[in-house]
Amino acid sequence: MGVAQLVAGFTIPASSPVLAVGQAAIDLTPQPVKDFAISAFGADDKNVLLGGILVVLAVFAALIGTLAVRRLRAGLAGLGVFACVGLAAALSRPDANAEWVVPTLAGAAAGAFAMVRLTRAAAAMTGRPAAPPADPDAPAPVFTLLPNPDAPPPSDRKPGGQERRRFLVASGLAVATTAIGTVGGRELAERYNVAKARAALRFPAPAVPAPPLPPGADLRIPGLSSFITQNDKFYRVDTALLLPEVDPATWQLRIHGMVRREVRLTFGQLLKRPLIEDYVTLTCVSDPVSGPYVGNAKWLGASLAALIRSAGPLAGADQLLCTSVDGFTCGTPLQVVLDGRDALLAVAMNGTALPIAHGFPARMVVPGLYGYVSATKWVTDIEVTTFAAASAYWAVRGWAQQAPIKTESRIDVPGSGASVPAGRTQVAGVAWAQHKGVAAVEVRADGGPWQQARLAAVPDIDTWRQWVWKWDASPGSHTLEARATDATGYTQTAVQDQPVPNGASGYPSVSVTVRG
Ligand SMILES: Nc1nc2c(c(=O)[nH]1)N[C@H]1C(S)=C(S)[C@@H](COP(=O)(O)O)O[C@H]1N2
Ligand SMILES: [Mo]
Repeated sequence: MGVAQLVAGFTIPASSPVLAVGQAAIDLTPQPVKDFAISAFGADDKNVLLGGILVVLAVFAALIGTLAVRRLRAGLAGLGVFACVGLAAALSRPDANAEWVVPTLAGAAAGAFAMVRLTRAAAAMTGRPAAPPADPDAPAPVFTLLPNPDAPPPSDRKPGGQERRRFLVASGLAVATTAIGTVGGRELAERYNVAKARAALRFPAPAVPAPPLPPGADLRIPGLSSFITQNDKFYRVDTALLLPEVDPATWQLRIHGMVRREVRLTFGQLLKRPLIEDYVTLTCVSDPVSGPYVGNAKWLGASLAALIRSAGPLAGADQLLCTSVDGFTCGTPLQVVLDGRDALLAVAMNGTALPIAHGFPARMVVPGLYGYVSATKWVTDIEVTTFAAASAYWAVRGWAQQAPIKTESRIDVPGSGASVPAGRTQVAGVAWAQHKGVAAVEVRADGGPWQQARLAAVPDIDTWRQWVWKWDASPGSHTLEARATDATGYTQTAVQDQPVPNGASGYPSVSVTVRG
């Protein structure tokens, strides 16, 4: 694996068998298992997956190593199975070409070499024959790495300290190669890092600046989510094990399909378009009630509607099938993009170039739609098509094809399980109903009457809204619940629903202990 990592580092980092298998696992895992992983491990799901692959690898390696001591050919066959899994995974990647087999093949060759040398050294040490006795009529071995059948039977010799040392040295070399390869491979993969290009980017002033932040948009209550989510605190959800490193110098967006003329856009051309700045709150459809996958940022980008119109969409088209450089697809309703809201091809987030994890150099942001149907990161291709003709990544996996964000609220303070002193206590949180606007938030304790919370100011209807309610807390155990009403008059439903297939619903609730 170390050699494979090293070779991948020199060539294409994503073609490493560990990453390729992990990436294939992400795409092939059945939905219930995926839902379990997201709910059990949250944002750590990728590390858990990679850790799991390494554990399976280690167990399998121990098995075939043990097998190889008895029957080398069986061990090598096991290694072959290993290599085939790696090759199949690498070749299944959407951007794979013939070069993607190289790390796995190099790793398999190194593995076979190590297996032969180590089993020989082990046999010499224990005095057991390294391989079944040679058949004098058998053809010469094709695989030169196999033990030499003409060697004197090892069982004739008495194993001693020298053999033991040889075995330890060989094992040590194998371990060192693994470590150097793994660390070196990671270092080499960094060569592709576009952090420098990102730091060097400068953006023109927006043609349409963001609406001024009204005083009081942020109530600054300890524990309450800040109105603007810092980039390094912003939730991240995507299927990428290895972050795509896209150089703005080579980035291109192609708009094609049901259009009058195909449009191709370079990053330079994108920055020459009039740029719009706006606060928009993103929400992930996997966010459970009270969950963390929602964040608010100030985005800068070109009007997506103007770009699509420049291609001349044909009558009948209703979907933008957007594809990222790593092959993820997202189906965005065309009519929502064109309806006048600030649907953006965004290049900056909170005053800096998009972080690599958030789609550098360009991503989509559409107020009011869950991320999986609107917020394509590292976007490079937009096909104007229909929902009937094409289904995107998550739609194929059982999630709704169209998914407007549900009106929701969250209680941030007091935290669930908190203990607060009796008397006046601030209960505060956020609520969102993107592109409708939050009109009211109500809170209740222990299923009692709903009470109006005070709403913070907001710059426009595309963001979440902070709220606070003063509670007269009496000693004991209590349950607090909240519900939001949007500007269309709709109040968030009490019906509890799982995130699948189109977003969770139900009142957020926290249990608190009030000290006497
Ligand atoms: N290329 C790509 N873009 C993607 C995704 C992805 O897996 N790959 N996930 C989407 C989902 S499900 C969400 S909720 C948002 C999250 O954006 P963020 O990671 O910047 O918060 O990105 C969307 N864009
Ligand atoms: Mo999402």
